[in-house]
Amino acid sequence: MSDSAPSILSDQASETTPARETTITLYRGWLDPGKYVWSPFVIKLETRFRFDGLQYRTACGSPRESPNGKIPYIEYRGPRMPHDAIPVRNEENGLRVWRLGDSTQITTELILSRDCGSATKNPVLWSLSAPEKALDLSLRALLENKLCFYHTRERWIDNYYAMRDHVLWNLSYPMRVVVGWFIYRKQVTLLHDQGTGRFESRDITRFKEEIWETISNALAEVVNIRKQHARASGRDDGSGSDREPFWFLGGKEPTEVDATLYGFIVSVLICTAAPESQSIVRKFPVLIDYASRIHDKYFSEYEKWDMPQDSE
Ligand SMILES: N[C@@H](CCC(=O)N[C@@H](CS)C(=O)NCC(=O)O)C(=O)O
Repeated sequence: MSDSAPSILSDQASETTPARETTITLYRGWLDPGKYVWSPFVIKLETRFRFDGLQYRTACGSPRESPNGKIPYIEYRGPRMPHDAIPVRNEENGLRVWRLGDSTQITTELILSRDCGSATKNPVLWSLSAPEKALDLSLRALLENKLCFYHTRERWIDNYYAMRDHVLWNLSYPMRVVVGWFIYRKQVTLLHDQGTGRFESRDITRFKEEIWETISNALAEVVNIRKQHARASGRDDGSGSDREPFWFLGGKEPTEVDATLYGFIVSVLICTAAPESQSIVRKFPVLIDYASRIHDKYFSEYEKWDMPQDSE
């Protein structure tokens, strides 16, 4: 993965992009240039792109335009794709345009399969031990396929009005009321069928606390080991001046789970429809420290979350 943050093309900058150049447009659901958006999956994908030094421009888009009906999705414009998908259009200049959905699928197609033809041969993943790979995959699943539903419940059920007005920002008030009601009904059904909707609120709170505390403890251990190594090699002068990120698996480079974990932490910190999760996450300084370091290195031009209780 690339060591430094790429320069990100803004919407304005894209107008000067040479016609024959490969471009990636990331549709985030909101325009909000220079800001994170509330979707953890969008932040995950942006983070993954930046870890890799991949340039992209951002645009709003809509789930209706997305290949899988969800945000994020991308448009990739170039001479060819690593896989054999059918392009959505051909351009006169010989370039073709593909549209891809799902943050993991996009990562697999654009990054993991790029240099080696197959995601399973990716050098960083390849260098991990089998238990590390399992841990990386498991934590991603915990966040993307379990915690995600607790977040949906907190946002769409417990803090409905804040969520509705943010997500449906582009609709008139009467339309927001109608569309919001349909989304609400859909989420209630989804959460019931999935199981999250059948628990008491206090159970969901406990589940969220357990997840964040477990992750916090794991990161605290990484920090301790890092400090021990720094002391042993005489690199730690006690000034705390080292602001380099550290990674969930404790290695020198981020792995896939770091993009997901960062996406979920930041999504909680910036979302005003997630007060409970926000207070849980803020109870664990190591989570904030982990995210702050990644922000400072890879997203320095983005507006940062409020840091009233940060221990820095
Ligand atoms: N597995 C997808 C999940 C994306 C996702 O759930 N996006 C949400 C926003 S955070 C969405 O678009 N929801 C709209 C819907 O489900 O209709 C990914 O990794 O991209």
